[in-house]
Amino acid sequence: MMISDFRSDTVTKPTPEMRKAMAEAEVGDDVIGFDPTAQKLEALAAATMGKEAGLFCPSGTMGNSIAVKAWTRELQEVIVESRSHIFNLESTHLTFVSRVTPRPLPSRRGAMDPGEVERNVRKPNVHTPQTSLICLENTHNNWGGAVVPLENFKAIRGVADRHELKVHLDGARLFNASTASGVPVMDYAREVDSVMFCLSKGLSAPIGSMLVGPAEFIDYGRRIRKALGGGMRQVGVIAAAGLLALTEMSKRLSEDHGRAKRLAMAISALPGVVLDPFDVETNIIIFGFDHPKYSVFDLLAELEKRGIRALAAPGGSGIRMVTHKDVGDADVDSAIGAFREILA
Ligand code: TLP
Repeated sequence: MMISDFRSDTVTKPTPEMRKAMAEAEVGDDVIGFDPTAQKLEALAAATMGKEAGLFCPSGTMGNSIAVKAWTRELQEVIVESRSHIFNLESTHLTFVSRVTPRPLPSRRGAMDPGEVERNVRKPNVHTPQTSLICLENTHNNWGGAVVPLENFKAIRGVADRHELKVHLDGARLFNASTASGVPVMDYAREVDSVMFCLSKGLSAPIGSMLVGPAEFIDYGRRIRKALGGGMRQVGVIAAAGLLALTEMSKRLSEDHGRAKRLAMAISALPGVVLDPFDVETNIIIFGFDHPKYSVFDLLAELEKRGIRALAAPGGSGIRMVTHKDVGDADVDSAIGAFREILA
């Protein structure tokens, strides 16, 4: 049976070109000194985002943890969007690693209201923590891959400047946002102090995320990475795949977006599926599911029987499906067929 894996774009396998580059990568000890391939990737990542320096991290979660740790101190507070990955799905590193208080704010499809952000900035006071950082996310995973508009970045930058706050962007899927909106990644990056973006999701590298920002922040971040156990020796073996992820794989994401839209259009017409296909802007589909016969978990099991893998959306009342390099048109056809067979 053909298996079509829509659980996440993290399931993407490295391309044959990546495997070859990995085998041939020039390497060195990146903890004692530097690994030349990792160094090349860090410089390219920084240049791509228009920042001074870059740091290769083993995961997006570590990149975000390092950023929050580097930008904050204890007794401080960080403004986060209430459905954000950093707040909900990163094993509480805000409190565990950085010992700061998260202040979650609601949003419209991932875009927090700048006025509300400003009203929630807290000045130091003997009773309250001091706001020091705002975290953004683009695309917004848990809002179904929504693209947060550049104007919203600019307005939030304005708030940050008025109150001397830093802004960090969880840009795990920033290339998806850029592909969908036509706004260059550098334009989003210009409005924030640091960016984390993932090579291991739609860009298909096996492992790795980049943190970019000012040189001094990255130097300090390198020490935090070591303290968290993220110093990696001959890391060029994986950085080599990351270079191809960044230079080649960032160009093909519109294919994934087209397939997500086609899948969304087809399933939104079926009984039980609660989805406006026009909300699907990139490669993530999150839909509500309310059916007299099947629960979310029944539907997932029925899909699995037909070779279609998906995941329950956070909260469990819906389903998430993600398109990526390793699901093609035939996989989308097969998913549509399975949905129709189960629900029509
Ligand atoms: N997201 C994963 C899961 O953790 C949910 C996925 O399958 O989508 N920021 C965002 C917006 C993310 O979506 C993720 C991973 C991360 C950060 C963390 O990256 P990793 O998994 O590399 O730590």
